[in-house]
Amino acid sequence: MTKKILEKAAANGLINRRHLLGMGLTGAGVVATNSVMGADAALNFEIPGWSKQPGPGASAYGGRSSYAEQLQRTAGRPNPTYPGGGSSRSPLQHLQGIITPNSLHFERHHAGIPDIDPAQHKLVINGLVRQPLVFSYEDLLKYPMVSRIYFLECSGNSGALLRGVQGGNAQSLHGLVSCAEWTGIPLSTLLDEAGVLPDARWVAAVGADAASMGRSVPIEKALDDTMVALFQNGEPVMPGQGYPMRLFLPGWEGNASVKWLSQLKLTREAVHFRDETSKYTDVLSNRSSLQFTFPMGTKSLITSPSGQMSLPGQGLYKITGIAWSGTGSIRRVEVSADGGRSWADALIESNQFDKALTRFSIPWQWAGGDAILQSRATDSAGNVQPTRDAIIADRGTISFYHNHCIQSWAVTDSGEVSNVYV
Ligand SMILES: Nc1nc2c(c(=O)[nH]1)N[C@H]1C(S)=C(S)[C@@H](COP(=O)(O)O)O[C@H]1N2
Ligand SMILES: [Mo]
Repeated sequence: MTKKILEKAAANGLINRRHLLGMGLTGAGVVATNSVMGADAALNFEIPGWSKQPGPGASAYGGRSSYAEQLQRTAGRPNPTYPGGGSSRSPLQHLQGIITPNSLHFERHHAGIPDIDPAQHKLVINGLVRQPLVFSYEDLLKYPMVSRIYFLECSGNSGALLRGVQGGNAQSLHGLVSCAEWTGIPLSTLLDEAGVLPDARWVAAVGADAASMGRSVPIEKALDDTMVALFQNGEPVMPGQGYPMRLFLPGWEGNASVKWLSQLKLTREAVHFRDETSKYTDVLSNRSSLQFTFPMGTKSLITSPSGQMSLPGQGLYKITGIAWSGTGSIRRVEVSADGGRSWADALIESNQFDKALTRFSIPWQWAGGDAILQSRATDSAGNVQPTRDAIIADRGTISFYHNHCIQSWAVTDSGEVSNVYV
């Protein structure tokens, strides 16, 4: 085939994104450039076993291909002093698009997953309201609902980078973020029904798990886009995500989206629950603390090539990743292959929803030699993803919450990819 002249977009092999199309047999993605065979050769194969006899029939609940089983969350490590506590992380490096399948949504539990019978579960709204209300699951199903695609991110996500952890991959370093279509009742609908009294400034949300996890939510957010979510990607919210219902606060730190929601109490002051005092506050270098730092930062991450992958050889690769912001939609993602000296605009491959993951890509011609791959997101409010140095200069390294710094993946001459600090 004729060699196409690739138009450089930035130094060290970043290619103008239009050239990913029309590359023909050179292939794309993390594959060796000669792995795509000619069409004639492909048609000339022996009939494989799976084409010769019928397979298993239809099933009651779908499973995935046995060849896709490397898509696993990192299983939570049991800890006898913290029963049910811990987290599992989404395998970001194996996922595409922007939706996280329900069975791979990250989890963070403070006392495990309660086994809730929806017929016996109640949601109470009380405190500074005209009329306290109790809802059953059946009651709630009758309300009009909204469906929105939103990311959810634990504020502890990526925190290990501030501590300078060595090694790791996209999942272990950043896997406490996922994205789903959440369907539920706008909280404003339920609060209107209870009648919010003028003195109410906060909504104290409590879960029905053994941790009785609680968080105080400012009334403005409660009346804005907050919802009581009952469905996740079309099916009932998974037990790990809060079945039969959870609070969902778009764009805000995951902790405040109280799972297994059982009580909403309208109050004048914040309650100062354990999870907004001893935890989920940001201790600064001078030992003062920021409390109620709710929105998640403008952030992006290259998911392929990424840490612990190895490139099979020189050639054309597709760099891809995800970007998100707690304060709006993603407007731009830039990629660098030389550690931030030069940048090129990536192609946005997905919808650019507010407070949702957004998928980007850019072609990269790796000529061998060392490279440092980075991405940098800009959101609709004009926020630009900062460097790690900038975050540390701003807040120090005592607190590891809310780290949204640029991730650097180094590629060595032999093609090994690893987490580095530049
Ligand atoms: N009731 C209750 N709500 C909770 C938690 C919990 O342990 N109990 N964990 C919180 C934390 S720290 C996060 S990051 C998110 C995680 O939601 P997920 O497990 O659905 O990903 O739920 C939050 N809501
Ligand atoms: Mo969290």
